[in-house]
Amino acid sequence: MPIKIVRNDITKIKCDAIVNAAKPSLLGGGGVDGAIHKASGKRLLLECMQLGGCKVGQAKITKAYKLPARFVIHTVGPKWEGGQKGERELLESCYREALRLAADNNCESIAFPLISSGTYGYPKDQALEIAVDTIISFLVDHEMLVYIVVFDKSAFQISEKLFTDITAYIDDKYVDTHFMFRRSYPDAMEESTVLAETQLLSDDLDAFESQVPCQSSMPMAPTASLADMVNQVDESFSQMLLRKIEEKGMTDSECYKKANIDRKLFSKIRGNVHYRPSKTTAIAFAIALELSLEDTKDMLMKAGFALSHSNKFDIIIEYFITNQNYNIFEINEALFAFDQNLLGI
Ligand code: AR6
Repeated sequence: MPIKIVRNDITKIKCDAIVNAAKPSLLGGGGVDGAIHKASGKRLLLECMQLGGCKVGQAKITKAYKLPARFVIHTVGPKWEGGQKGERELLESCYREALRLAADNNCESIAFPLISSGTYGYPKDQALEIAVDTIISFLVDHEMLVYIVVFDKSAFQISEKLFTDITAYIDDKYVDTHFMFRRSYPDAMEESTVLAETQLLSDDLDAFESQVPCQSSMPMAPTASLADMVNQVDESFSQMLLRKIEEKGMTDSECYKKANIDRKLFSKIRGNVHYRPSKTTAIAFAIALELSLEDTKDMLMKAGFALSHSNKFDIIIEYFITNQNYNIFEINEALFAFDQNLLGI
């Protein structure tokens, strides 16, 4: 199941367990700890008092009381002391232990704040990377929906270089588009027109094929490739997805996990040849399959979408595909930084 990055107050998230970045006494404090205790009420503190504290890198579970979750999992992150004091291992252990407790308590969903990245001073980009890496490892053999809850945008930083590169790419493409339209498209062609034309082409080919009698004197190869073409044009999104999974030698679960899509949604798509995914779902699969830009556009077209140069989201996707960077979590981090919708679920 996938990772979902959301910007919110963790006390508002409805899921089975929320994680608290606590202190060793477990008796409340500032930051996310203070917010959780305040929203949950005094009974949370009373239960915490029975737990006898918690070591750094470990986790303990309580009920969630007034919160819209079933459990609060309290974990104590390491204080940042320059990075040479085992901070990384301890922070990884916080995520692992919290996830293990959630699994032991049959949780299907869990929400994490960026542990240690506030009062404890862990550099935010590293804290985020550790969170994502550790959660991905856990999800390889567990089914759970995992939220990473980012409170304020400054807590969520992609590298300066990536940000600058993407900004430059966006600027370039915007200029390109405006220039191209002035030069070659006096009447801007709408996406729907393009789709309608494709449909026409497919209908025409159907009609053409049914009218041409099969003659033995006709060369076979062109007919076969025409049939292939027709089949490809008529192929639905779901059929293309399954074909590509096979061609790439992937298993279904490798594909939907890499796409950050949950198993139930994948089963729906697999079971319904005419399934119409959202644009973000369609792109997530194109990324998981590491499709070229052309194939991505083709796959999107089958779902009724296109990539255009008139919005940032599309240009950012194009940036990653042309740079052959198919890491969906990095793409989502960039989309998040540019205030765009995220891929996958
Ligand atoms: N929802 C989601 N994230 C939040 C919220 C919220 N309501 N409030 C803060 N954050 P911190 P730490 C983010 O300081 O660094 C406490 O006093 C915040 O922006 O809460 O692990 C404890 O008692 C930051 O990115 O936890 C400990 O003594 C992240 O949560 C100590 O602080 C973690 O910030 C723990 O420090």
